[in-house]
Amino acid sequence: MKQRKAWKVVKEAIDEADIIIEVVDARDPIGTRNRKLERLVQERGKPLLMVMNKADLVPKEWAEEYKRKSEIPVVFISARGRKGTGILRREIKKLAKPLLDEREKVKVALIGYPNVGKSTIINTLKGKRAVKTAPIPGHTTGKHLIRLSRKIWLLDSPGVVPIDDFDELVIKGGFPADKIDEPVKPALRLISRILKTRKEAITEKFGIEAKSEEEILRRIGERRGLIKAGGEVDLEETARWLLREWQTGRFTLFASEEEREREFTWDFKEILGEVEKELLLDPRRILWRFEDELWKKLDGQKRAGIREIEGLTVGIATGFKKCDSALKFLEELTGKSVLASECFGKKWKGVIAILD
Ligand SMILES: Nc1nc2c(ncn2[C@@H]2O[C@H](COP(=O)(O)OP(=O)(O)OP(=O)(O)O)[C@@H](O)[C@H]2O)c(=O)[nH]1
Ligand SMILES: [Mg+2]
Repeated sequence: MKQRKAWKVVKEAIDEADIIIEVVDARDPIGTRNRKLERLVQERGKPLLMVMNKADLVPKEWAEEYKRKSEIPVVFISARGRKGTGILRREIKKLAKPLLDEREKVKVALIGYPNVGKSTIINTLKGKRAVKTAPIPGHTTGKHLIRLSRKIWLLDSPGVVPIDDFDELVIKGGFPADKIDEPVKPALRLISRILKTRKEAITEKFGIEAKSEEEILRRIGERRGLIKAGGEVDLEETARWLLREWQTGRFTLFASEEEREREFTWDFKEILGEVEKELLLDPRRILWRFEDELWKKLDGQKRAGIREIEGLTVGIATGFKKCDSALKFLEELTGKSVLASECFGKKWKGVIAILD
């Protein structure tokens, strides 16, 4: 849907409604806030409530901090996870109460960026699928009126963006990743944003540490096996894939509980440097040569290091209870399979592996 048309529909929704709810993405509340819309609402003197949605994708403290700073009342919810919707319902009732002294019914419009979850919130409040939702931005096109109770009605509206900056639009989920002709530029912008906000997220998700945005994108493509006929990484496909992961919430800045379980620190830079210099591509020889140093790294802390040497990958991991889990960990980290390995340790175990 064209943005111009969407804006027209949203303005109508604001005029028609008595109460306005601005929905923002909890992962990027500042970026998905729409000041232009807020001004429109305030000019009309209508009550405005902000809902930070997708709470399941960020830690609670993150949102609490934002909530404290906000000058507009904020409710923090996960529409998909059905969390906080009771509070939202109560807030809506509270705002509606004084208005209902004067009239029979009130209309509450949900407005905001594309893909922030406006339609999902309506469905969750209603308790059934009243309006269509989609992981693709720009899904809702018209105004839809849904009855929440006899007195309270909800108004769904299309997502609107105030900016002309296309890359920014894509990062904020305002344009579907699959439809972008030139996805590399917005993907690099996204990576740069992540590096500024929380660069550990890149290591946690992809197991790579790289300096430049381009290098990170290329290595993600390598990991995903997105290779062109000539053997080069398909940067466009990688960029689309990354943007899709971001837009659909599969990639977030904060690791999930399960991912945190797998947390580790990078180590063994020096040992791997020696291994590379001496071309020690045999786990047993590596253990023979560095046994003392490696035993010192055996404690409850998970450590890992990988190095690509002569087309193979040498991996070392310590701090595991079982050698098998350490090997599996290295396979997940590198996306490759173990060719040969050597296990060492007593209570805490470590492994040296060659992977391909
Ligand atoms: N993780 C997570 N995803 C959510 C949540 N709420 C909605 N989504 C997902 O976000 C995507 C967009 O949801 P919609 O409700 O269609 O978003 P919208 O704001 O109506 O989007 P437009 O109609 O395009 O403006 C869907 O894939 C939803 O499943 C949430 O609380 N957590
Ligand atoms: Mg919608």
